[in-house]
Amino acid sequence: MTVTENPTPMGFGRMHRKEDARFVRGKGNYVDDIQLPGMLHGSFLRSPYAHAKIVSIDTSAAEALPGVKAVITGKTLETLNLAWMPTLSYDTQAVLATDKVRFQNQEVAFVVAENHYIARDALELIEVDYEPLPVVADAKQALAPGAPVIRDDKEGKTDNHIFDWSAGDAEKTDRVFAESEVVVAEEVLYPRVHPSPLETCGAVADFDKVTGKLTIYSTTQAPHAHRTVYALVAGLPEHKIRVISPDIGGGFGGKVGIYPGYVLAIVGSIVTGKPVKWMEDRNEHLTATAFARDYHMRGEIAATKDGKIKALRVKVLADHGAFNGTAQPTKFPAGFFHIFTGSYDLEAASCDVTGVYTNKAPGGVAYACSFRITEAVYLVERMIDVLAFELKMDPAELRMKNLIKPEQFPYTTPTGWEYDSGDYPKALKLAMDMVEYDKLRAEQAEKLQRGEYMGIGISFFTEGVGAGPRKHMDILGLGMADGAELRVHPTGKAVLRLSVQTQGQGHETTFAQIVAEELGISPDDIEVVHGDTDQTPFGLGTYGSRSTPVSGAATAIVARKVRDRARIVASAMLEVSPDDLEWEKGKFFVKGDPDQAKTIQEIAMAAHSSLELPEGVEGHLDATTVYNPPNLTYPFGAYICVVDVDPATGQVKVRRFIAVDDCGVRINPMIVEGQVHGGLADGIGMALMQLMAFDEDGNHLGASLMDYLLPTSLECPSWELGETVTPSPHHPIGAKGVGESATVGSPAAVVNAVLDALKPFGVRHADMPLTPSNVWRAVQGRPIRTDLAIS
Ligand code: MCN
Ligand code: CUN
Repeated sequence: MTVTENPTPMGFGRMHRKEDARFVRGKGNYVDDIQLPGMLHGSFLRSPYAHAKIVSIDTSAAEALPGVKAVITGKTLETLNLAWMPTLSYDTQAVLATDKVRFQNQEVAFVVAENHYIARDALELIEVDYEPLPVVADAKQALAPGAPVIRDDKEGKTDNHIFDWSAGDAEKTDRVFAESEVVVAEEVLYPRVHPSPLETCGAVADFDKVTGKLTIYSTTQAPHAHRTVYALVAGLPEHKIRVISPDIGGGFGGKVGIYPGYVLAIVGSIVTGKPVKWMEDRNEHLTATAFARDYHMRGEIAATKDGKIKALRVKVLADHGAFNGTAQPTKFPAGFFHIFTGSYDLEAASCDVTGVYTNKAPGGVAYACSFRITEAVYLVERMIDVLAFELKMDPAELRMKNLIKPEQFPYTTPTGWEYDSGDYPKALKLAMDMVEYDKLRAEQAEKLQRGEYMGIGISFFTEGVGAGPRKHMDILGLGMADGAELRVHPTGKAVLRLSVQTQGQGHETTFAQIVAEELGISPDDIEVVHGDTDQTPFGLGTYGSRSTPVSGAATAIVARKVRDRARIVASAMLEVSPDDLEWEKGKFFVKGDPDQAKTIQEIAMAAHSSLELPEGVEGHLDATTVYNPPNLTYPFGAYICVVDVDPATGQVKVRRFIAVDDCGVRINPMIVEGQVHGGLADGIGMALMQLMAFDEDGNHLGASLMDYLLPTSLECPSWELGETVTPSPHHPIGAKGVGESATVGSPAAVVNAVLDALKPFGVRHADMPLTPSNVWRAVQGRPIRTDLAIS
């Protein structure tokens, strides 16, 4: 076997991922790999009903089963004041149901036993007497008069309403609409989907009664945020709680929130005095842990006859499930949805969002979403195509006509976002050149003559990532500044400690590359430590593609601080003034005399030696920083999807997919491309295959990966990627985040392509997922439409 040499650039550039050496050898250490001495196993009894009163729970038979160590119910938790926990969206969530169950598969009891099998057997022995209640399985029903009240635990609550929230200038928007030549409206559903990482959620909790220290290994994207929540809930100081997020097998947003399982592992460990592991199976993960979207949107677009878009007006009904557990640390109840004007220069825009409770699993947002930008981009990109349909204009031409122009940056949108930088027409032009757009349109027309239906779909997106500026962000009162610590050892090797936590994005490589770029130390000589609150500085974790925008900036700054210290040490070594030194990656040399130089490794050794340093300069070579981002970064991209649709079977074949992404300066282009590949596959999954469906009794219809489909290589074409580079002006290395870009941008391209193919049938819109049966129905003029209450 030949092993390809792993190129190690001294900074930015393509380089194999450092972490892969352990992953491909099976040496990863995931939560389920953790075995502690005497460890017990916990499992949940879950509700078969979506809405039912709990009359009684009898745990005696389960408790009597040999090997069972504890059976915990909501009543047990009530005595500890732990039956309810706070969510990240200022709501409460039942840890175990006490009064009633509010969604199917809600957690009702927790058995702790010697092993997983005994725990599962014991669940069968618990007897629960339920009294079924009428179910609200649909967002519209939730607001109907007389609808059963789901959250009657909240004092005085008489309906299922969570919030009403508006953004933009409604008066001005209405005025622009009234004066416009063309107005089109469409009802667009972004269905409920699920992030579905390979690794489900789990935790191992270990409470040490002697020291009073609680250690929790858990599948979390945000170890410090979780620790703060545990500290607040338990009334323990943070240093008595250690949250370790070991290797994580994908998160995609689903591992931001805190789930009852984490809390029960902790309670189980406190009650039994032993470490307790809880690990979900796939069915539990799909039905009870997180979900995304469920946005029922109505968009209206106002324009001139020749296609100049004037305004957008949007109404949304947002289904949040039984508890508002949205992993959405923003100051706005609808997250960043009000970025919905997308990449276009409009005069006015306004939105109204109403959030409701339903008898479905709680959560919301998470799934490479940038806190609702996914829904916002999908809506505006669908509306542009609807307008193109009505105006009989080419959708690429309509976009070109309305994109924000490069000279307009920094650009303030009608709803108050300040986009930092961009050249949108350039990205769209590049995508069109790559796909040979005019030639494709000619091919499409020619095919149609032969009765073949091909479609070309375009989407253009602007993302806002890097949570974030204090004016936008808030998680339980905490701001979004993240720390970084860098220590260069005497031998010139370094360790970087970060608050963010990778779930597969390659942080151990890219963050080492940032230090390498700044200090000229090889990335192979830089260890990135993360995912352990005892070993890393405070910060709020990885989501909203914030690691590069926030901790990437912190890393560059902390490395520059070290470099400044190195300059002083070098000046003492070379006996010149620091101002007489010049930096060249990896060394300082005397201006005009490059032979008089000291490498960073020599400087590191000297910094730890008996070298006399100037007054007030401490030795060693290390630094810390806290980075508080002044703004989000705004990556963008132009995507074009080409499909062939068989109207007789409804089968869609994605033939080509061109993705031009601009995430500013790329640290590791190979990793960026990998992020984009993954997101594009997500887009195909959501556009064509995925739906978290429920029947009217609230029964889950997609509880396994046989029903809830994940795209495979068979559904994905060979991706064709392009790039433009517009650095972020406020980021120290000009980088913008990219982790969610393709998931945000791609569904609209796929849907627009399918609907473009169906245009000859007069189809203007059909909702995701465009499964064969839904496409077939659309061709027959009977598209499945969600019956929306809003107007
Ligand atoms: N990167 C780069 N140059 C840039 C931007 C990013 O080289 N200009 C690199 C980064 O340094 C990092 C990766 O690309 O190694 C992604 O960076 P970033 O955009 O900062 O996103 P985060 O690291 O904060 O990751 C979070 C983001 C989110 S929110 C979801 S959801 C998602 C995603 O990443 N979940 C993922 N991508 C995922 N990829 C994997 N494999 N697994 C997940 O769970
Ligand atoms: Cu929205 S999913 Mo990612 O922010 O963890």
